[in-house]
Parts: sequence; C-alpha cells; structure tokens
Amino acid sequence: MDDIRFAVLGTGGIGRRTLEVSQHKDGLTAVAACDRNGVAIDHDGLDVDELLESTEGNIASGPQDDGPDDVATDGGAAAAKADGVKQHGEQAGIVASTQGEPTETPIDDIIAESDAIDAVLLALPNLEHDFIPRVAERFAEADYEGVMIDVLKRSRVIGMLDDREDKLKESGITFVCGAGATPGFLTGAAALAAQSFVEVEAVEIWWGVGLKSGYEDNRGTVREDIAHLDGYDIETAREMSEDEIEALIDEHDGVLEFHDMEHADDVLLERAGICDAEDVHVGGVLDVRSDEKPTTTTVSVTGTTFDGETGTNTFELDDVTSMEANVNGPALGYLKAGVRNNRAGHYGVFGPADLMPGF
Ligand code: IKT
Repeated sequence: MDDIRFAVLGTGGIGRRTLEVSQHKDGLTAVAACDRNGVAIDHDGLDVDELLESTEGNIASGPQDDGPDDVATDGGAAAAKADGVKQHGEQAGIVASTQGEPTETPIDDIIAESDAIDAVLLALPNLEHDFIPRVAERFAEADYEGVMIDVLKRSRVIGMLDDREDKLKESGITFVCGAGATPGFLTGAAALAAQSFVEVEAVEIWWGVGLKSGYEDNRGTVREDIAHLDGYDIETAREMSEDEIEALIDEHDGVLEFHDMEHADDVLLERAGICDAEDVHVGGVLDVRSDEKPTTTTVSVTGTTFDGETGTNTFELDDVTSMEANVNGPALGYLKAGVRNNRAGHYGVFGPADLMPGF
C-alpha cells in the first residue's frame, strides 16, 4: 500500500500515543494534528518528535468545535475558550509546538486540508455521546472522501453512526468505529474465536490495565471509565473536578474494577452476526498507580460446535503488552484496513469484527 497520510484529532493520551506508534509502522505519515486551541499541518509530514516533546505535560486534547453546544471535553475539564485562554494548569497543547498555529476552528482547519489526507483518526473523548458522529457528519458535509476511524467505547454510539451511514457513503467515507482494544481488536479476536462454533452462547471480555504512561497522560480515558462505575454516568463523570477524580481514585487505593460496561463490543458482534448483544459482557480492572496489569486481559468465547460439543475458546494478551500498545497498534492497523477498503470503493460504517487490521 502507498504511503498513508493521516490526521489525528485530539492530542490527549490516545492521540499522542498514536502519533508515537505510527513512527514505528511502515507506510504511515502524520500530516495533521489538532487540539482545541491549535492545529499543526504539514503535508510533507509533521515532525512528530518535536510535537510530542513540546506538548508533553501540557495537553489540551479535544479540538474545540464550532457550534455552541459542540465541545469536546478534555477529560471533563471545562472546554478552554477558543480564543486561546488557557485553563486547567495552563494547558497550551499544540500551540506550544513550533509547528502549531492557534485557531478557533481546529476541525474546520483540518477539513479544509482533507483533500490531501487519506485517513482521520478521532482520538477524542466521546463524553457527549453524539460528538464523534457529529464530527463525522461534518466531514461528510464537506464531501471528504477517505477514512475516518475512532476508538469510541459506548454501544449506543454505533447506532448514531449507522443513522448517518447514507451521508458517509455518499461522501465516500469508510468509517471504522470502535477500533481500539475494547471495542476493537478484542472484538475482532472474539469474532475469530467464534469460528469454531455454529452457535455462540457467551463472549466475556475481561481486561487489565496498569497505566504505564501514568495518570496525567490518561486523564480522558480514566474519566470515561469512571462513568461506568456504579453511581456514575457520563454526565456525572464529565462534571467531576480533577480533585474529585483523585479523591475517588484514593478511595479505591488506585484500583478500579468494572463490570458490565456499556462497551460496543456487544452491538459490533451482533452487527457482524456472531451473537446477540446481550450475550456479550465487558469488564476489567484499572490500576491507576502501577504500570503492571492487575489482571490478565482475556477474551473467552463459549459456543457449540457443529457436532454438538460445547467449548470455550480463549484469547489472552501478554501481561507485558501495555494499553498503549494494545489500543494504538490496533487503531493504526484498522486505519490501514480502512484505507484498503476505501481505495476499493467500500464506503459506510464498519466495525472491528468486519475487517482484518493491517500491520
Ligand atoms: C480501550 O481503550 O480500548 C478500553 C480500555 C481498556 C483497554 C484494554 C487493554 C488491555 C491490555 O492492554 O491488556 C479501557 C476500558 N478504557
């Protein structure tokens, strides 16, 4: 495959790690990145090292959107003003890079350059359920022809993307949704593990994450996870202050356990014809203070074979592979699969159980 020129929307933990991992993969050139205050575009390829170094520890992750109610939150921090006013620890973000330009319209600035961009990775916390679908719609309205890919989590968002599928197809967009770890390649692993069976009874995804790159770089993903705890939802998690989050983490001695998470693995497996969404369960353990996984990440698929045996196929990740490797590697692999499909004229909304990621 020819070189793939890609953009990253959002330079929080996921956006930054995606840029970093892309440097270790063949055929990927990062040409644009943005956060809520700024944008960096270079069609010959961004200097990723400089961008990562200059934004280290001063993240302003979500691009500010244009509409009045259309704001990506940076791990729940109130959106910084588009005029560049810094909030929450003077988070300058991309404008701290020599390649960054301040802007009030980061997403529109990327859309304006999108003729020369093969793929756009949405590394945005989706703390408003329809934020990512609405961003996709804006690219479609601008007749973007290319790949869009996200690492969103919530089951209900898939339907919102499906509702927009006609628009995406018309524009020539191949949208790959839920393409991180879970949903993502663990969903894909479940689809492969299911092949031994003629009927699948249960899919159990149990993940373990230790934060190798620390809490600071993962504030967005921790906040999204908190929304899954008993007594919390997406709204309450979004409104929490950083101090409240830290107090909650302290209360749990740094270890948060999740059960029955609303993760889109369920609808994505149902959509791919593997099993009913209600037979899929996702949970896991997050250790915010250790870089070691508190539990081994496992996908177990139980089903019945053509000759009447009941069995469980299990897929396990090594304890030494980090969340950063297991989210961003697959995201870039699915991005490559998206480009392969887009170039073949396959447009619409695809999930990780529909495509085999590239490497
Ligand atoms: C995600 O970003 O895909 C979800 C996160 C869990 C990642 C699992 C990685 C497993 C591993 O590295 O062993 C979490 C729910 N935010």
